[in-house]
Amino acid sequence: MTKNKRLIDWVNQWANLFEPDNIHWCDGTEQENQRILDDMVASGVAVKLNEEKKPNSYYFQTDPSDVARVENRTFICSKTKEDAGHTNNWVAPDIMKETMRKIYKGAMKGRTMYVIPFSMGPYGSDKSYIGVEITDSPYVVVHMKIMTRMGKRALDILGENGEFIPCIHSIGVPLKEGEKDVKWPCRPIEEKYICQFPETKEIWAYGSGYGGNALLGKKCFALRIASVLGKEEGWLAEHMLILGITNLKGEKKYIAAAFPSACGKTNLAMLIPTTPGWKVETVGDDIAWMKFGEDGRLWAINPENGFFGVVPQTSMDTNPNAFVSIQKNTLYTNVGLTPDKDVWWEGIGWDCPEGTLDWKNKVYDKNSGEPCAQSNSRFTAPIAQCPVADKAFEDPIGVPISAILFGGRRQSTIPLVYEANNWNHGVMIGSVIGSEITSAVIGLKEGELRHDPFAMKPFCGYNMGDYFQHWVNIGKDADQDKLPKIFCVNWFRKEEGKWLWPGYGENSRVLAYIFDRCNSEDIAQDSPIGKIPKDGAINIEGLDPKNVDIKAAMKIDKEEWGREIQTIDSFYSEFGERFPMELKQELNKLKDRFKQ
Ligand code: GTP
Ligand code: SPV
Ligand code: MN
Repeated sequence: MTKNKRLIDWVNQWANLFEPDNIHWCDGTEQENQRILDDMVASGVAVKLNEEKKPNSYYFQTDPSDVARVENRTFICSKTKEDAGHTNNWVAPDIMKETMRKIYKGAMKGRTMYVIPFSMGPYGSDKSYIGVEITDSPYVVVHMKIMTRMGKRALDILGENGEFIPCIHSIGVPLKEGEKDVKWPCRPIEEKYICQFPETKEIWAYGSGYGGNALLGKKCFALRIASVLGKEEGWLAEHMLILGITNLKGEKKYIAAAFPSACGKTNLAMLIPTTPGWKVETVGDDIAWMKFGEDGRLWAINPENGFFGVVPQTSMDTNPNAFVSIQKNTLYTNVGLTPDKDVWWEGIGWDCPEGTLDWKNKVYDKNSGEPCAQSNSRFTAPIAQCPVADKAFEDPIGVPISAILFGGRRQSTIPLVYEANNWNHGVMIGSVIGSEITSAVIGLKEGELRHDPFAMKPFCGYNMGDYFQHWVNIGKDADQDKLPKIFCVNWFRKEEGKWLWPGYGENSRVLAYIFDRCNSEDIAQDSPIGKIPKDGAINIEGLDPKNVDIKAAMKIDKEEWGREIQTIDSFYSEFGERFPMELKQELNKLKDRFKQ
C-alpha cells in the first residue's frame, strides 16, 4: 500500500508491542467498509437498521460507562507542567509513555490492528494535514470513514517521504484464545488515557471507544495537536462551526462560531432562516482551521468530513437539515431501537413505539424517569448529505471569515448579542465565555457554570495563557480592516425559568444583524460591555410575543455585570505570569466603562 519507510517502520514497531492477530491497512473503499460493518452485525456489535426506513444505516450501544469524553483522563504531556498550563492535566512525556507502553503491551491480542490513513481537510489543500490512526476497534474504522477523508488517497499524498501525525488507539481489552468478546469492550474510567504529546505531535489513547476519546482525528488531532501547530506556524485551530450566509440581495459572507460542547454549533451551522429570503449553508459544525490568505483576510477550512452530532432534540422542528442528513448512510450510537429496527429518541417529534429498546438494551419504560436515548447519544453522517452543505466545504482554499461569534449556555447576565469594540476586546470576550456544563463530558457536574475560554478549555494543547497571547498576536500583525468582527451571543438567557429568546431558526435574526454590521451599517450603539443593537435593529417581526422578550434578552444589568467582572478578575488571576497584558488592559477598560 505504501513505500513510506517511516510509516512502515512505525506500524511494525507498534504491531510488536500490541501483538495483534492480524494487521489490516485500510484502503477506504466502500467494499472494505461494508465488510467491516457486516462482521460487526454478525458478531452482534452492530444492528443493521430497517433498509426501507434508514438505508445503509447501523445502530450501536456502548458500555454504560463509555458515553462521552473523559476530561479528567485527558493529558497534555509537554516537557514542563507550565507548558501544559493549569487548565490541562499534565504528566511528563517519558513517564506517561512508560506507563502506557506497559498497558499497551499485548493489548491487541486476539484482535485485528487496523491502520487508518486519513486527511484532515480536503485532499491536497495546503491547510490539510495527514494523520494515521492505529486502532483495534472496527467501530472506530467505520466512523473515521465518515468523519475524515480516509484511505489510499491519504497514503498517496504521503508518498515515500511525507510526514504524518501518529495516532495510537487501543480499547485495551485483549482476547485470550477462544474467549468470546463482549459487545462494547473498554476499560473502566479511571484506567482510560487520552494523551497528547505537543512537542513530538503524537497522540496515544487507551481504554475508550467513544467519540472524541477514540476518533483521534477530531478533538485530539484537529484541536489539541493542531492548536500547537497553529501557534508554531501562525494560524488558528478552533472549536468552531463555519456557516455561509446569503442576504436578500444575494451577497454572501462566512461566519465562524465557538460554543462549548452541546451548546448549539450543529444547530446554528445548518439553521433554516426565518428571515425571508436569507439562506444559510454549512461548511462545518465543530472545528475550523483558519489561516491568513494572501489578501490579508482570515480563511477557514473544516478539517472534518462528517457530523458527529448530538441526537436528542433533533427533529424536523428544531433542525430539519440535520434530520434530513441522518436518514441514510448514518451510524447511530446510544439512541433507542424500535421493534421494526428504526431509531427513536427524546424530541424526535413522535411518541415512542411500544417495545422500543433503550440505549441500555432494556425495553423502554416511559414511566421510569430515565431517557430512552442517552443524553450524549450521537449520529455520524457525511457532510455531503446535508441539504444545505456549502459547496465550499470541499474547496482546498477555504472560505473568508467576516465574523467570529462566541457563546455558551448562560441563564443570566449575557445579552442576546453584543459586539467587541476591537480585536483585543474580542479576544477578551472569547477568553471569558462560560457555560453551564452539558452531558458531552463524563465526571463533571451538569448544569454548573464554568469558564470555557474560546470553547477550548478541554481542547487547547498548550498553556491557555499562551493561547490568549497567540490570539492577541494574530490581531497585532494583521490588517485591522480585514480582521473578522467579533461578537458574543447567548440564546439561552432565561427569566423565571422561561427562555427569553426562541432560538434555533430564529437565531437567523441575530445573524442578519451581524451580517449588516459586517457591512458597517449604522445599527449599533455603544454600551459599557461593547456595541449593542440600536432599538429595532434586530427584526422581531412575526415572532409570537409569548416566545420573545427582546428587552429582557438584551438587558445589561449593572449588578449582574458587577458579579461577572468579579468572576473574570478571579479567573484571570489563576493564570499567573503567562497572561497577556492586553487582556488585563481590556478588563480595566470594561471596569472603567461601568464607572462612567
Ligand atoms: P458538540 O457536538 O458537542 O460540539 O455540540 P454542538 O455545539 O454542536 O451542539 P448542538 O447543536 O448539537 O446542540 C446541543 C443541544 O442544544 C441540543 O439538544 C439542542 O437542541 C440545543 N440547542 C441548540 N441550539 C439551541 C437554541 O438556539 N436554543 C435552545 N434553547 N437550545 C438549543
Ligand atoms: C464535543 O464534545 O465537543 C464533541 C463530541 O463534539 S466529541 O467528538 O466526543 O468530542
Ligand atoms: Mn464539539
